Amino acid sequence: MTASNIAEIAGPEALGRVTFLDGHGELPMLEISTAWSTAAIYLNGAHVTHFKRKDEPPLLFLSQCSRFAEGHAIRGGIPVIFPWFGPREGLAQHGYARLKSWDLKEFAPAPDGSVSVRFRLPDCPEASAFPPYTADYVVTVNQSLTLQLIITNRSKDAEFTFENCLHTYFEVADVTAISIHGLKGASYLDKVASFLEKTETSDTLRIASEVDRTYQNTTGTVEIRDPRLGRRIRIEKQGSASTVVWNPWIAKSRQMPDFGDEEYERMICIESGNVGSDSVSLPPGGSSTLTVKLSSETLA
Ligand code: TA6
Repeated sequence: MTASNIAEIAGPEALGRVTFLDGHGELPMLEISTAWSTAAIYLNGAHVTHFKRKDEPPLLFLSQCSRFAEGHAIRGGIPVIFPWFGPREGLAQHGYARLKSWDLKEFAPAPDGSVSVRFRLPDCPEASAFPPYTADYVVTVNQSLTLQLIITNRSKDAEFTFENCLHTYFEVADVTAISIHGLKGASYLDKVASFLEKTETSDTLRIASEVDRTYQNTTGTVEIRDPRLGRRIRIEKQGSASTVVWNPWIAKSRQMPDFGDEEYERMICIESGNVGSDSVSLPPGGSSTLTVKLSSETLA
């Protein structure tokens, strides 16, 4: 699918709201402009790479070293993780959804000036390992950014069990100066400590080394306070029981070819999904929606 035939699908109402172009690596993408904000989404992975309110710095971090090539994940923005999270023997880490070119199915500008775009993951050889399903992804852009990953089990007799996660990279001025709130009391698996199970005792989480934690049974809102940018970011969610907090810090940053050695200083991943013991099992015909709303305001 190229930028021009994307434009045919969106139709005349897209004029002025969305531009279809070939972005980095000549990958087809769309740029969305609303009264309040701008956004950018690549068909590769249905990957939101940019969201910026007109009165603020970008909300999402995008690595200056990211690859932009079919079949490769983009480093930063919001990787769509499905149908598994983490490594899997002989297969791509974090599933294949972020590696595929998604089809643009619908472009829906709303009377209030919001713009919603719906993508669908096309069939692929890897999907044959699972019951038949559909995976739709709806991105809604206005003063905030709302993401909905909708999975439907199309099997007549088989249960479909999967993991999902919106692996969001947030832009911060200095990761050592931010605080993360809303996880106090939750148990988590600490990947940095061989997945030891621990309990979060603080409501003010700070980053001063590599952090890679999967908080289970966390359905509430998480907040990032960034005093250097004077910004509070709220991550509200429905249909998500897991929250992953990740910063690669120095050593891991140096090991990632598509990530700058110092870029860990300007990003934090707060990821919302259902992973590990929170994985989703859908009965035949069942459907589940992972909804994440990202908003920001001035930090008083
Ligand atoms: O979500 C945290 C994590 O699982 C880390 O362990 C790290 O691997 C990160 O995802 C990035 O993974 P990726 O496959 O995108 O390099």
